[in-house]
Amino acid sequence: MRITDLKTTPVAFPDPPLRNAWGVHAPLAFRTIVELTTDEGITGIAETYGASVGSVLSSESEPGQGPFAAARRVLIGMDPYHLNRIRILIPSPRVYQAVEIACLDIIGQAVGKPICDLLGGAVRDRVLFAAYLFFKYDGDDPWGEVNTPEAMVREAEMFVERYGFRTLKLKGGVLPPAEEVETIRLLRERFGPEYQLRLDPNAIWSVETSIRVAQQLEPYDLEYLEDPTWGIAGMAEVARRTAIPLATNMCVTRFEDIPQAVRASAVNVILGDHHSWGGLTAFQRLGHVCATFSLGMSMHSNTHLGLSMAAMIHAAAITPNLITACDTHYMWLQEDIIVGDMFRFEEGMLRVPTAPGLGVRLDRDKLARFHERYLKSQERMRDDTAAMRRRDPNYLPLRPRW
Ligand code: GKR
Ligand code: MG
Repeated sequence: MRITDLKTTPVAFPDPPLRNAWGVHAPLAFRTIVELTTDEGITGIAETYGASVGSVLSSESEPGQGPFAAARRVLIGMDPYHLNRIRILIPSPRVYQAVEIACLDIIGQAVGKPICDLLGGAVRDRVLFAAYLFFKYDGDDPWGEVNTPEAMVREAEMFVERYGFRTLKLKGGVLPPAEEVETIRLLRERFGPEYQLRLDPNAIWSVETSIRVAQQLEPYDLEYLEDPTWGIAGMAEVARRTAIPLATNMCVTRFEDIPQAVRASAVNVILGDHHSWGGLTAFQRLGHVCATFSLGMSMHSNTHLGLSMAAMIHAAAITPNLITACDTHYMWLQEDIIVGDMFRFEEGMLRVPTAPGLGVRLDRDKLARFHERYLKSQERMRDDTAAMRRRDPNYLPLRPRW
């Protein structure tokens, strides 16, 4: 079998005004759909970043330019089974991951097996996810405004009632730390010890603030505190002064970061993400490394659609030591581009797809509509700070802010 073409389709879709340490999500989120065709008539699909902050895809809108155009030149004529060669030829993990998933989707369809079976098989049939709680402004969405600790408890109740989540992750770094501690206090009061609580202020606190806030959080039995402060040295300093386990998707983002983080005892848990670490095989490899160093493993997420959702479920299913709930933004999504129903959480879990390949297919009409929305949009990339400055022209994304 030979790859005959690679096509990327940028798409845009509505995103609620979710607040974070950089600002707020803009009304539209962006992703890129990748399709690989073969001479045997099988098409493999994957989803990757839009031209978002930190993405490598920003020059993709220029025809013939950008990393996917370069990848296309490498891939045409190659065998989708030859992933080790392809990985060497496409050194960017963010580009390779989409190519890997599209190739695995092709292989899965060719042999009639789901992707997880191509990578050693699933160790679980259902994957546990966390409710991703965000402070938010009122928007064109069913959730309303959530800007106080009390309103956050109501948001959490709604997600728990609807989808049965047992892990609640609060996106912090938005309200002053005392109000976020109060939010955790109220969540713990409302949700008993069988619920796991996490807080992630995205490194917006100084080391001193992080130590003080961590000590205030100690009575509430957090599963972990994620990225309270910036960098491996800062995290190590905080780790020395709190009993709460620290997790990160900010100071350990590549395999090269792991030795220093381990030497400094900076973190207890690493949140992997197949989109940025280099695909499902890299995610699985990260699982092995975490197990070797007795680090916990969790999964990071960013706003995404159902192709990424399917890949995230496969990634979790093939990683035995991923025993905590994974992050996803999917519960905030109102419409997907996959054929048939959207993924639906039951008891806070999603079923591992069993259909061949990725297990989901693209709804062509929706893809066209989502692409049209992208073409009509004035924006091309995610910029949470710009979106916040449209609401408040004086807003400055200070780091640290507290
Ligand atoms: O979607 O606002 C968001 C999150 O804050 C996202 O940008 C982070 O990358 O979810 C992520 C995290 O865990 O840090
Ligand atoms: Mg995080």
